[in-house]
Amino acid sequence: MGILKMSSSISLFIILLTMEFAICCCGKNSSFGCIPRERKALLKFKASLLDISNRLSSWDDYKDCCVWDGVKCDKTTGHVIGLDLRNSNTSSYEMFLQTQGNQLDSSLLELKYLSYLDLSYNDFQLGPIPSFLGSMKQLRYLNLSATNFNGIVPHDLWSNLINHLPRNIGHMMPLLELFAWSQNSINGSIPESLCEMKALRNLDLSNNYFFGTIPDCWENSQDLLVMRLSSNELSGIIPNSIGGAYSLQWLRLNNNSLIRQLPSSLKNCTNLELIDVGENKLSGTLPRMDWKRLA
Ligand SMILES: *[C@@H]1O[C@H](CO)[C@@H](O)[C@H](O)[C@H]1NC(C)=O
Ligand SMILES: *[C@@H]1O[C@H](CO)[C@@H](O)[C@H](O)[C@H]1NC(C)=O
Ligand SMILES: *[C@@H]1O[C@H](CO)[C@@H](O)[C@H](O)[C@H]1NC(C)=O
Ligand SMILES: *[C@@H]1O[C@H](CO)[C@@H](O)[C@H](O)[C@H]1NC(C)=O
Ligand SMILES: *[C@@H]1O[C@H](CO)[C@@H](O)[C@H](O)[C@H]1NC(C)=O
Ligand SMILES: CC(=O)N[C@H]1CO[C@H](CO)[C@@H](O)[C@@H]1O
Repeated sequence: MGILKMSSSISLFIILLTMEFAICCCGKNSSFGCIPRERKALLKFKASLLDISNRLSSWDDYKDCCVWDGVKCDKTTGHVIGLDLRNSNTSSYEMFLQTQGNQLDSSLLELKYLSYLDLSYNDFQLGPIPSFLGSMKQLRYLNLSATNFNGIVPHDLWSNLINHLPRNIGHMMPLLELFAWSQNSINGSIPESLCEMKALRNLDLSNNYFFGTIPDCWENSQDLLVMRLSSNELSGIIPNSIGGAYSLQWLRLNNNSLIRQLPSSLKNCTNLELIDVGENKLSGTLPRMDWKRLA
């Protein structure tokens, strides 16, 4: 009798234990959301940074990395899909996240479902452009503006690069809708493969040291709304294929060394609200278009 009682209480104990385990497990994938491997990667990324203003203080307090500041997860799968570490206080150097070494940590590669990455206005210490970015094929939004990269890509890793943006960047990140890499010191030519980013709507490479010509490959860029290439060292003509980007609303090419006149194909871009081609060496007549619409 005694033995029976004991064994039933043991099995009750086991049942309770199993139940608790089940609750715990479900919790991990529903209410806790965060995938352990991705949490670990984020912590590794944090550890690689100098965080003077304690911006990432919430990173660790909770098991669920999905509630950490700047982290966004998919509600059903729990995977990290967005990382927004944009520094909104650009007046204060103290607010910047800084790299401790001179290379952005590749732990972000663990975030296989990351589609939104904004690290703008942080200080990556004139380090090289991190080559691992080229493996983030799933990115749709990438803003690395004013991040103090100096444009040197390690040659052994991105061997087929032309100058300093990899020549095949369009194939590396084919889904990009927004590509902003302004206000850095990137030096080199603008890769033609940018035109292969079929979903590209917003391109900002202004305020760098890009030289050479604007690639002539925009025939199929119907989705492009904004193109900013201002304040570089671009020369040559504005290519005629720009007329293929007929949805363009903003075109900023000012402060370069562009020559000759605006291409006549530009009159195809009937949605233009702003065009700035000042501070160049342009000449000749403006193409006939409805300039009254322009600001
Ligand atoms: C930005 O940082 C400076 C210096 O730390 C501070 O005085 C200012 O209030 C901050 N601005 C905002 C909008 O947070
Ligand atoms: C990229 O980030 C910078 C700085 O936060 C911001 O000013 C800019 O508007 C962003 N670029 C685009 C194209 O959204
Ligand atoms: C850009 O790179 C070229 C060749 O590598 C070099 O001669 C030039 O000084 C660089 N320009 C800037 C502004 O860094
Ligand atoms: C024009 O570009 C140069 C660098 O190429 C920069 O130093 C200068 O401030 C820019 N000027 C304007 C008016 O933006
Ligand atoms: C002008 O736009 C049309 C679509 O509206 C496009 O089919 C055509 O190729 C464009 N022409 C040029 C010269 O880019
Ligand atoms: C932590 C964990 O197991 N996460 C899983 C939750 O469920 C989604 C979708 O079934 C998986 O993709 C995650 O790996």
